[in-house]
Amino acid sequence: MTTADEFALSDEQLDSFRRDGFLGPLTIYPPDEMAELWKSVQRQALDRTHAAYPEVDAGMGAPNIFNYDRHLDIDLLAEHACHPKIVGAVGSILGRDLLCWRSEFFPKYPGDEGTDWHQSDTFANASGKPQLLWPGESEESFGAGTITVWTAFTDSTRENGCLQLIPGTHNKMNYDETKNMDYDQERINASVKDGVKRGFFGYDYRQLQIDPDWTPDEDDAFSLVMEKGQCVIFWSTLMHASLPNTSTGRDYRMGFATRYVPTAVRVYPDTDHIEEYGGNISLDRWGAMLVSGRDEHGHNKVVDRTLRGTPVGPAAARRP
Ligand SMILES: O=C(O)CCC(=O)C(=O)O
Ligand SMILES: [Fe+2]
Repeated sequence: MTTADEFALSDEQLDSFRRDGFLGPLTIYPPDEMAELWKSVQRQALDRTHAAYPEVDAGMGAPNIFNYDRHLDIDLLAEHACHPKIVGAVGSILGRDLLCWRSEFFPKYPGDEGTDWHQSDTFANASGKPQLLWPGESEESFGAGTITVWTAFTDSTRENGCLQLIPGTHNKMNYDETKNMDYDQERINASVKDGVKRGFFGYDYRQLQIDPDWTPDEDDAFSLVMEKGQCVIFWSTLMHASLPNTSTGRDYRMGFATRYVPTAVRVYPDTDHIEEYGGNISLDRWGAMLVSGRDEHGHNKVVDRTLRGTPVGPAAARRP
C-alpha cells in the first residue's frame, strides 16, 4: 500500500463529493507548518531563473498567466502537489494515473476585487482555445473539466477574500467557453456586480454566459472560510468565485491551486503557447507532472515525480 492509498476518500466522502461537486476543508498541514512552508516558498519564488515562464513587469493586477506552474521550478511546490493526502483524495475521484497539469497562485491583497462567478470546463475561457481534451470528446463538446485543489497558504477569511461556492452546480455549464471575452487591464478593481466588487483578472466572465440575462443564484452560495494549511477539492465546473479583500490592514490571502486530470486527457491539444490575461507564453518548458500511477497514453509531455530522484523542472520535461 502506498502512502497516498492510505488517504483514499471514504465512501461517505465520495458520495458527498459527487453530490456537491466539492469536498472540504481538509487539513493538509498544521497551521505552523503551513506558515513555515509559505515563508520558504516566498523566498524561493523570487528567483525565476528556472521558472517555466519569463517574468514580466505587469504592475498591479499582474496577469496570473506568469504565475502559472511554479511547481516546475520550486521543489517545495512540487512536493505539495504530490502530497499523499492530496493525491490520495484526487486519485479516489480520477483514478490512480494522475497528472498535475497546472498550478496557480491566487493572491488577494487589501483592496483587491473578488473573483467573478465562473465555471471552467475546457479552460478555453480566456485563451479561446481548449486546454483540456478528454478522451472521446471533440474540442467543441462538453468535457469534464479538471479537479482543482485550492490550498489556503494564508488564513482565508470573509474579510480577506475567501472562496465562495454553490454546491451541486457542477453538472450544468452556465457559460460557453467558445464565446469570446475581451481583456482590458483597466477593468481590474473597477466593477461592482450585484453589490460586490468583482472581476476576472482583466476579463468580465459574464461575457461567456449562455443566457446573457441569467444571474447566479447567490442565495445558494456559501463562503468557505479556511485556516492556513487547509484545502478544498472541487470540480472546475462547479460555480465558484471569491469575495473582495475588504480588510484595511495588511491582511492578504494567498491561495495556491493545483489542477489534476487523468493521464488519458490531452492537455493543451495542438498548441505550443498560451495567450491570455494580456500575455503570451511558450509551452516549450512546460510539462505535465505525473503525481501517481503511470502514463500509458503518451499524449502529453510528462515530468515524472513518481520516480525517486527524478529531477523536477523544465529541463526534466521530455516528450515520450
Ligand atoms: O482564488 C480565487 O479567487 C479564484 C480561484 C479559482 O477560480 C480557481 O482556483 O479555479
Ligand atoms: Fe476558477
